[in-house]
Amino acid sequence: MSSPQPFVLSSPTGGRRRKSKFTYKQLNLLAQSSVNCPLRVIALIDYDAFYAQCESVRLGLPDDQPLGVQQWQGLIAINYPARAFGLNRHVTPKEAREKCPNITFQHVATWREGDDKWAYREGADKHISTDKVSLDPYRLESRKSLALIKEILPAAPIQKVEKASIDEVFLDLSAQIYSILVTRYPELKVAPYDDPTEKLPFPPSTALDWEADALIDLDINQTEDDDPDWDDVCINIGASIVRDVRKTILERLHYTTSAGIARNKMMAKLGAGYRKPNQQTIVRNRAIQQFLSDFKFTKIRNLGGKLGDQVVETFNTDSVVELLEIPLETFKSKLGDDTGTWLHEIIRGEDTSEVNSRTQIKSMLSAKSFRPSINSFEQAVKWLRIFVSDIYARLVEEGVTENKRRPKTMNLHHRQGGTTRSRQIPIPMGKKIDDTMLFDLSKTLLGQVIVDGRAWPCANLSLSVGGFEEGVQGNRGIGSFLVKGEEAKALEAERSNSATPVPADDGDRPAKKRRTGETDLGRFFAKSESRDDEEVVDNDAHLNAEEPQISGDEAAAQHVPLSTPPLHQADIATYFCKECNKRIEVSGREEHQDWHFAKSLAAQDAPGPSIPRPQANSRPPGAPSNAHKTSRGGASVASRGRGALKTAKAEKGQKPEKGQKRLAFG
Ligand code: DCP
Ligand code: CA
Repeated sequence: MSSPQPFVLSSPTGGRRRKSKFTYKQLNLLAQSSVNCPLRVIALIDYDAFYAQCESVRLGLPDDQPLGVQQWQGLIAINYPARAFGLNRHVTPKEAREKCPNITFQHVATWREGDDKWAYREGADKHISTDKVSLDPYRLESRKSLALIKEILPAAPIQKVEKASIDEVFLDLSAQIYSILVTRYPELKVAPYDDPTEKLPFPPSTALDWEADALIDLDINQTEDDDPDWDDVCINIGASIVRDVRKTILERLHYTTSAGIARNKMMAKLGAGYRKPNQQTIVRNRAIQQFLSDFKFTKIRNLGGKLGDQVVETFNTDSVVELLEIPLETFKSKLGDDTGTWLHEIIRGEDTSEVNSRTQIKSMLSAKSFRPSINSFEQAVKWLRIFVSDIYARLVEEGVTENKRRPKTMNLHHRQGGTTRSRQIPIPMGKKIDDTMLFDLSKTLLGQVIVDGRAWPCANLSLSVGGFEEGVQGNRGIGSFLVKGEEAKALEAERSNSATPVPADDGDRPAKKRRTGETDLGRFFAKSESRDDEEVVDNDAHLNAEEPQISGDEAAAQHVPLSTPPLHQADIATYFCKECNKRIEVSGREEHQDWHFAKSLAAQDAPGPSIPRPQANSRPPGAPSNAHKTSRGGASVASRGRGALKTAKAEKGQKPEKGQKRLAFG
C-alpha cells in the first residue's frame, strides 16, 4: 500500500484556504458504502483465462506453457501463452495444434455412470455420448479464491464482496478506504462547526503514486497538473488495496488476475477488461468520459442485447460520443421515461448498483444435451443417476448432510424437438436427503414428463434442485415434520403416481419477488443477454461460467424453449394467469411473471433506476394472443421472449458480446 502522505490541512491560494469540492457529509457516505457517495471506489477482479490457469496450476506446468482446456471437440479456455499464437476459444483443437504445435490440451473432468465422483480421464473427448462434463474443479478453485479474498480484506461490515461469476469478484472498497483516510488524516473526522455541508479541506498537493497500473487518460478539459481531489486520493488507496489482494492471490494460489478500479460496477468492469493479463486499470472520475468515448455503447452492460439494438436503431449510431449529444427529453420520448433516464446516466458513467455480499447458492443444475437423442426410459434413468451424483456431491459440500442448508424442490426439464416440458416436486422435509432419495424423486418427475409415452426422442434433460433454506441444526423444528399446502398436494400426486403437473418454478420465487425491483429487473435484462454459446447445449459449461449455483434464475433461463412450434397441442402444460385472465404455457411462466413484475415496477415510477425499465405497453410474453405466433418464430425480436431472443441472435449469427454477457449486475 502506498505510504501515507503528509497532510497539509489546506494550501493557501491567494491568502484563502483552498477547499475540496467534496463535503464532510459525502465523506461520511463513504464510511457507509453508500451507492450515492461521489467518492465511492469499486473494483472488479477477473481471473485471467480462468479454467486454463486452474489446469496449468493443477498440472504444475511452467507459466509460459501454452494450454487449452478442451471439452469434447471444442476449446473453452485458452491461456495467454497460447493466445500469443493467435488462438482464441473459437478454434478447434486441430487448428490450435497447427498454429501452436507445442500446446497442451487438457480435457475437463467428467462424470461416468457408476462412478461416485468426477475424474480426469485419458481420451475423455471420445466419450461424449456416455459421459458428462464436471466443472467442479473450477468451482472449487473459485470458492478457494473467494475465501482468500475475504480473508485478506477487513471483516464485515467494512468488507463488501460480491461474487459476480465463477471468476469475477466485485469489491466495494469504500468503507475500508474511509477508515484508512481518517487514520491518515484525523482532521477529516469532524466537520468544522459540526456542519456536514462544509467542504473538506483540499488534499495534500503531492503527486499520487500509481505504480505500474494502467491509468486511463483524463478527460480533455482536465490535466495531470490539476491537483488531485479526494476522489483521486480514494481511488489511489483503492488501487493499492487491489494490488495487494492480487499479489496475495498470485503468491498463495498462483493465479494471475486483472482488475478495474473505478467509482461504480459498470466502470470497474470496463476497466478490468481494458488491459489483460495480470494488470489493473484505474478509471478516475476525471477520466470517465474520455474512457467511455472510446467504447461503442453496445459494450456496456445491458446494452449488448435487444435494448442496445433498439437504441442503435432509434438513434442510428452505436457511438457513446454521439449519444452524449442527445438531450434527456429526446431519450425519454423515444425510449420511455425510465429507460431514457437510465441510458442518459449510463453513457455518462453513472451506475448506482450495489455490491451485494449475498453469495449463497440458490440452486444447482446438472444437464445434458443428447447428440444423438435418447430414445428410452432406461437411457434417461441412466442420465438421472449421473445428474443425481453430480448434484448430491455439490449438496454434500454445501453442508446438506449436516443439515446446514437444504433445497426444497427438484425440477426436471425435458426437451423433445421444440417442446420443453418441466415438472417440479417438493423434496420432503422430514427426510434425510441422500442420493437414493433424490434419484427416486427424479424418476417420479421423469414419469410425469412422459405423457402418453410421447417423450422420445429426447434432445435434452436437466435436473435441478432449488429453494434452498437454512436447515435446523440439532433438533429438528416442528415444521420439518409437517408437510403442508403445495407440498402436501405434490406428495399426494407423487403417491398416487398421478401425472398432475406441478408447474416448474423456483421454490423461492415469492421471496425473490419481494426483494427490490432493481434485482428483479436486473434478472429480467441479464437473462436476455445470457450466453448462448455452443457449450450450453452439451452440458452446464455455460451455466458454470455464470455460476448457476448462485442463481436459480440463470439456471431456469437455460430452459426457456427455443420458440419452435410445439408438436402436439396436448403436450403443452399451461397455467392460469390471474392477472391477465388467460392460460399461459408453463414453460413461459417465469418470463411471463417477470413481464408482469417489470410492468408493475415501470408503472410505479420509482426514483433513480439503476437499470433500464421495460416499456409498460409491450405485450406480455407467453400470452396466448401471441403464443402461437411466437412459437412459430413469427413475432418481432422486440416482442418475442428471452428464448426467442436467443434464437434471433443465433439467426443473426451473433454471439453475445464478451465482457457483458456474464454481467448479471444487481
Ligand atoms: N467459459 C466457458 N464458455 C464460454 C466462456 C467462458 O466455459 N463461452 C469459462 C471458461 C473461462 C471461464 O468461463 O475460463 C471464465 O470466462 P472469461 O470470459 O472470464 O474468460 P477467461 O477467464 O478464460 O479469459 P479472460 O482472461 O479473457 O478473462
Ligand atoms: Ca476471466
